[in-house]
Amino acid sequence: MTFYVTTPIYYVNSSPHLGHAYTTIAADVMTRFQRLVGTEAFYLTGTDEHGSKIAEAAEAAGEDPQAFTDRISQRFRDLLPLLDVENDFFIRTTDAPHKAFVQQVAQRMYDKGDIYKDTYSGWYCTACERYYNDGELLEGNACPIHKRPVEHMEETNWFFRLSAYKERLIAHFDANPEWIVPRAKFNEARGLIDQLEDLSISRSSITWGVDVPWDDSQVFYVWIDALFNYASALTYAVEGEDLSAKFWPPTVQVLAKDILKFHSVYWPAFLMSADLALPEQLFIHGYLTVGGDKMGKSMGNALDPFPIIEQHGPDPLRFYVLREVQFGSDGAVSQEGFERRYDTELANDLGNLVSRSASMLVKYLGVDGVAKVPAVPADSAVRASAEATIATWRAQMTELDLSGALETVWVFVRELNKHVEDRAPWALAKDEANAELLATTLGELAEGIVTVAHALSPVMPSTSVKVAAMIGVDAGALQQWSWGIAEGRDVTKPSPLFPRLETAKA
Ligand code: ME8
Repeated sequence: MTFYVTTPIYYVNSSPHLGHAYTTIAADVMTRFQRLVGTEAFYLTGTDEHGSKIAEAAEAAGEDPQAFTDRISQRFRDLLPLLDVENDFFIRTTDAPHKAFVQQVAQRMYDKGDIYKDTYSGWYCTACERYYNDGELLEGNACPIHKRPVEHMEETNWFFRLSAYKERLIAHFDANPEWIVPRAKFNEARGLIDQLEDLSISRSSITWGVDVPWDDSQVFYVWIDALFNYASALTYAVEGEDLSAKFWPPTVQVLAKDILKFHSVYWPAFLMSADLALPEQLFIHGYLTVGGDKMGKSMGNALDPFPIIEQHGPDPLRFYVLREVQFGSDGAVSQEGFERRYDTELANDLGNLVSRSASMLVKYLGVDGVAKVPAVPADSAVRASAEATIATWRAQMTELDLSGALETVWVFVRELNKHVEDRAPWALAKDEANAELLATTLGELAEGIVTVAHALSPVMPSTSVKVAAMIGVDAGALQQWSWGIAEGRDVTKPSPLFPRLETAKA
């Protein structure tokens, strides 16, 4: 079994913002989890570089489109290591092998009779790169997403016979009720199939795109070019090797609902026409919102991930977005919200748990500043709880309930903190008669902390390695969880994990 996950390829009309980082982080967390449980995984992300929106942005910047896309695409690539994302390939739709792939697939669809010439007129939103019907527009002929006036366009283009795939699409939805999650998005997508019209897939008005091989007066519409990135990438990600047989089709494609229609209707129909297998699942997450609106570059309300990472490293941000916003629903994010979670959950709940547990181990059991983690009796209630935590966490991660899995870990973190308060090791230490209970308690805390480090590792990779190291457990040992990993390890005085922001500001 293999795991192939994709993010949308992001438009390079302006720099990445937190919304892009969100999808990229979520897909990385899925990939890291799969690798942790031993599945061979491939993670693809990249940039979408053709179309009128990009051509216009390049023109506004006074740059040649290729130079412009090179520059902005680099910003997206720069963000990946800063976010601690382990993608296997970064695709750009301006890559020559990608363009050749799109032409080859489209030629196949054309030869099959699925592509024909026609004239079309309608309302076009450049920011969305799509036509709208009258009924879909807001007052004043405004785009429902960007709230800006759309343009009336009329063009003779090549059309894809989307309507011919209606029955097959319906059959696919009926046979695969889990192919789009959450359920509400499945239903929304299923509803879109009822009003299928053929789709214009080329443009004569622009030149910045992949040439239509049988008509040099036209370039492909950005979406047919863009969607096939998921397939083309596997053919050239590794030089001299075609990974398609190993990884196609995608196990899960992660995206937000802004592009649901393209992925749930156009994409499967294109694949059917091209005789390629369909993705197993689309996961549609919600929007990060600011003041009730979708965060976005054209909305002018986007949070910049770069300074947050510069100040705190990637882990607090990775944690924050998945913890603050239920994965699959919309949710508000803000700098203040980030700082609140950082202080209450990272500095207080997790940071204190680790630092006071390690300090007490050294203080009460240490010899020359080094303590050995004591063994814990088999009937420990903390052990039972750790095992239940891992089982629930694993099931939730498998189901892509990333926020639910974090909550499961956090319930356990709080339980461990409560265990400290209930057992009060500082009181036990005052009486030699309690020595065994003191050792058991400290052993339970150490094993519990390693359990937390294991379960947090997909979300906070370097934090979890640091946390485990404070209990004397190295990164290799952390890969396979079992109760008892900590036993006999050397613990020394801890160093601070998350300096409190309040203190930093004071
Ligand atoms: O649509 N909240 O590119 P794009 C959550 N090039 N996710 C967000 C977000 C927000 N506020 N803002 C952006 C495109 N995203 C096309 C895709 S794929 C073949 C072509 C994330 O730059 C989310 O994943 O507009 C959303 O679907 C994607 O960025 C849109 O990125």
